[in-house]
Amino acid sequence: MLATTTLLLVVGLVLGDVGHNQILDFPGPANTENYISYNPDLPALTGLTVCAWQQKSYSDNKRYWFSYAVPGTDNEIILGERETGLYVFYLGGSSFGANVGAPENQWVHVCAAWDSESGVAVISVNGEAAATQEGFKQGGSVRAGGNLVIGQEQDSVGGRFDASQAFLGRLYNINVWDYALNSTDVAFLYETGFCGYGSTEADPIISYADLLAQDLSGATSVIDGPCIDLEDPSNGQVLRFPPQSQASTANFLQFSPDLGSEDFGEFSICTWFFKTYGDQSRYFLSYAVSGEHNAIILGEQATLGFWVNGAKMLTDILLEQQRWYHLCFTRGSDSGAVIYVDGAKVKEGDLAKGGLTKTGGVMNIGQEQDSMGGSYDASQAFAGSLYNLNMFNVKLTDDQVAQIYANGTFCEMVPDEMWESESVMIAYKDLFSLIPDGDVMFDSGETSWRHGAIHCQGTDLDEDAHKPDCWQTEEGRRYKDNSNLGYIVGDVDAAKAACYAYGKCKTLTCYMKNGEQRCDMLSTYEKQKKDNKKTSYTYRC
Ligand SMILES: *[C@@H]1O[C@H](CO)[C@@H](O)[C@H](O)[C@H]1NC(C)=O
Ligand SMILES: CC(=O)N[C@H]1CO[C@H](CO)[C@@H](O)[C@@H]1O
Repeated sequence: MLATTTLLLVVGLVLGDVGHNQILDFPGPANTENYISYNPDLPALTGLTVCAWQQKSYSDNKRYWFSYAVPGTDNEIILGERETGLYVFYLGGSSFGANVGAPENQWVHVCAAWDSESGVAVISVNGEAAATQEGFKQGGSVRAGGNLVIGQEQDSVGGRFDASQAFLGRLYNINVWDYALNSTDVAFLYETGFCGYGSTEADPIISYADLLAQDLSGATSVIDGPCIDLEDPSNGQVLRFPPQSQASTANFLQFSPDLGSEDFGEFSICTWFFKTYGDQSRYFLSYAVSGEHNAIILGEQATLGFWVNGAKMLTDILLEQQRWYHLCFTRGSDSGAVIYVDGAKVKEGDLAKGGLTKTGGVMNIGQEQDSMGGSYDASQAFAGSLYNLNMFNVKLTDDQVAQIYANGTFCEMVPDEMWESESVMIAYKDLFSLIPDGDVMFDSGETSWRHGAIHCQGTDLDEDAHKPDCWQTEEGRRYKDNSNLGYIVGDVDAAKAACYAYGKCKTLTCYMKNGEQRCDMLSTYEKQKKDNKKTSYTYRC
């Protein structure tokens, strides 16, 4: 049986943790009033690590968020930004920096670690070392009994703050350990994500709960974060990628899944799928291992297909734009592979017969990897939305696939018995606990719904898209727009639903061409012209 350790760690630790989803907010304008200040009773330290998620809301430079001062050295420990994008780590007055180029309003995971004996200090960003300094305060120690300030930089113990150096933005899950975490620990803390609590072997010497228990000065406050429901925070959260016109190699969700310790022959991947591209070949999932970048690929190469260890199996189905499908891909190394669309089998056959899938690879949702963890191609990048994507460590049967599809109307997750039998390898909530790159987002409610998500509170896209007050129908008019979003072939009702689901579509111009009903989707209805041949439907909801 393959391990589901990632899931258990994330879920197990989330429950009951004080401070989960409680974010510290340091609002502007810059001042010296917003901070947490106290004496944490630290002993002398010969090693330490400070980690936190941070989201800055300033565009100038030189702002610090962590400051530990002892009599005689106000720069005993300082973390922050000294020049734009340069994250610095001060220890006993010495410092070094990592050029990070951190953008405004984006969550970044930052750790600073130091070990006195080796003299090695590392600044890590999003799980990876960004700068390493050797001979840093080697043999030294951090002095005991100082005062810790979050949100300001102390120029004397507990005071002399400078508004121009005050932190502006948000901080989350700040922890301090009394030893240097290694690269594995740091990567794990990042990979368990913003919403999950990754733990370390030894507890922190200052925990986030300790900080939240202190007085919050000035306008500092605790606000709710994006991790809504601890029971299943991913419920109703659609993973949205930009449409074809904005598809690029910058948009993806990439991670190193824990698929157990042994290479495996059986697996299945199921997901809800909604595409916003009209060209032919795009892929929504790729798993690359050392020596085989096509270990698993799912997507379309003119038609819907499934790739394992470089071999492919293509259906004769080209999925339509602007509608949700439920897709399942199942495989056994000897029993062959099957592709299902909306619970029904559409293709089966041998696929890399006898071959096993290696563990230890890199999974990318949204890009096709041509090398492990990279070499993406914008023309193959996914455009659309995914929801409830799960990977199983068994080859699901026809009945099980039908059950996931039929029972799992859009708003349900995986049936309970599949959790109980531990057959979920990667759960959608694991993906939700990661932070996507680029313009990819997890989104619920109105916006995501317009991008195709079905309301999980009972309202029906179809119904809303056809409300008469959504549409003002004008005959004999045509709208000209440079940003044509593409066209839909089919009846006007289907086109209206598609236009409605697509946040940017404002106008439909429908007409007959070569015996087909065609509707152009336009992003504006600014420039209208008379048109004797075409009927346009103007979307004004
Ligand atoms: C990192 O430290 C943990 C214990 O804290 C240990 O289990 C792991 O093997 C270490 N990793 C490396 C690469 O040293
Ligand atoms: C809870 C529930 O609705 N379960 C049903 C899921 O689908 C299978 C087969 O389609 C039914 O047998 C279950 O009763």
